[in-house]
Amino acid sequence: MGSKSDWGTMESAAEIMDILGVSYHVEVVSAHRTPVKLAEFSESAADKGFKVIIGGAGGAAHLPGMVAAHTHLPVLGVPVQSKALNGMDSLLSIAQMPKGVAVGTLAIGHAGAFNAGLLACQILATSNPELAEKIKVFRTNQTDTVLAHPDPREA
Ligand code: RP5
Repeated sequence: MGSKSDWGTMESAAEIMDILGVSYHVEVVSAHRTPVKLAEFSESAADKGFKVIIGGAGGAAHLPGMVAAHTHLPVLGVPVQSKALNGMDSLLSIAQMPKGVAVGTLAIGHAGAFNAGLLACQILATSNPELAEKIKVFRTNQTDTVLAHPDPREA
């Protein structure tokens, strides 16, 4: 993520990875404050064993695109809700990648961060049947919870 201030949003990605028992690395790597570190981190990520990168950013939301420019690993982008434009600027900046370098863009804010973690796990699960089973259980539990509580007035 681009700043410590993004953690309040990005911890939702960690939440689902904790639930599914997937290990991850968390680090502030800023596109505009530490651009050399961003290039080095992204270029070395595959050799270090990373499989998927989640990039969360608000004000300088070119971060996931810059990471993707430096690695062949799948990069998922989370638009953090910026103060000035409520994250619309982040969303458009992350989503509108020119052809040839891909960033998978999630929703603005907590839901996007959570789903980025979930999608990263789903990518990993394509070659990990045990993880695939955990994801199926998570989804089934979610469905069952909704079906068991259809009354919106219920606490
Ligand atoms: C971006 O600018 C970060 O991703 C963050 O969302 C935003 C504001 O950063 P801080 O000024 O709070 O460090 O770099």
